[in-house]
Amino acid sequence: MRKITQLAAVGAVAAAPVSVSAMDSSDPITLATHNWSSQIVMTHLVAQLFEMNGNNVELVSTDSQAVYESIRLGDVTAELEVWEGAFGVAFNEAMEKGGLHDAGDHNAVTREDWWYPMWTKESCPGLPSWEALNDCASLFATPETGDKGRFLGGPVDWLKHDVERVEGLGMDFVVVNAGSAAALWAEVASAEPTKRPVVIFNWTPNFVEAVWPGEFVEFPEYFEGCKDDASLGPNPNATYDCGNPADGYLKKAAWDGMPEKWPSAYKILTTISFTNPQIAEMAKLVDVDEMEPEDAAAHWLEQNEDTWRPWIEGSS
Ligand code: TMO
Repeated sequence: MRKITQLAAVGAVAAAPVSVSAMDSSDPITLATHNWSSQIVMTHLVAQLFEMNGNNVELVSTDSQAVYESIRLGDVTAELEVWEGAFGVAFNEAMEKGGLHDAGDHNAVTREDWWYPMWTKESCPGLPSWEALNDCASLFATPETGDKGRFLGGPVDWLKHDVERVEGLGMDFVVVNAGSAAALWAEVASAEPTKRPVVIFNWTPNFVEAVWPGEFVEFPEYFEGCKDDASLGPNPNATYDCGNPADGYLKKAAWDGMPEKWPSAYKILTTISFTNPQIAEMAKLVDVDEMEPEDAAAHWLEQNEDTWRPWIEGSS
């Protein structure tokens, strides 16, 4: 997985501009990229659509939690992938403070949680139950984790509260955070030849489902209040004693000033909606096919003109 570490002008677009909206400000629309592939590709792709619409666009790499504060303040204009499990709390907090709003859902259902490649089940047949996983904890032990099992979580800015969950449910696991998404995939790839049991953080839609069959661990089902009311859930003294939503949303978020400053681009933003297979494909172009994100975005646009053409026509 590649990281964008600088302000980058968006790459050349394949198609000619449809229309330049006279109404939109010529100031650049700022879009944030983060540290997982579908989001980076989708952001490049939408940047290229905005450019076709005649807008100026800049991309900036930011922390995936802090971005909601940046949007609220207008430093970032929009976010393309608000995952309920990882960012629902930060998104709601920023909305309550004011300055940012919900710019609509993608036609996608998301899940982010502990996950294992299917071969893991051969040595721990009670899976996907979390209790069965816990009974098998020693199978996942490493020198780093002693007697306890090793769970490889995502980068810390995804803020999954795995440590709280392990404590709240009394699990014999140690949470180790990967430095990057690529480190998660490397863990699975290195376990594959010997079918070593591994449990990592993963999500869907993602390229992983096409490469390694696997399953999410079934934790106590997510419910409203699990993340902030300790008295609820199986442990009356702990928050996060539940799984992430199994049918989470995927939203777009926008700065409140966007509709007035870039009305035409804003209309495109609210119209855009990607599906699970489309998002998985965006990740695959980078993580499997090893394309650069901007090339992956241009490639996707070339292959899917029927999808996006209606979004930009009639935008001005
Ligand atoms: C936010 N993520 C899709 C990496 O879980």
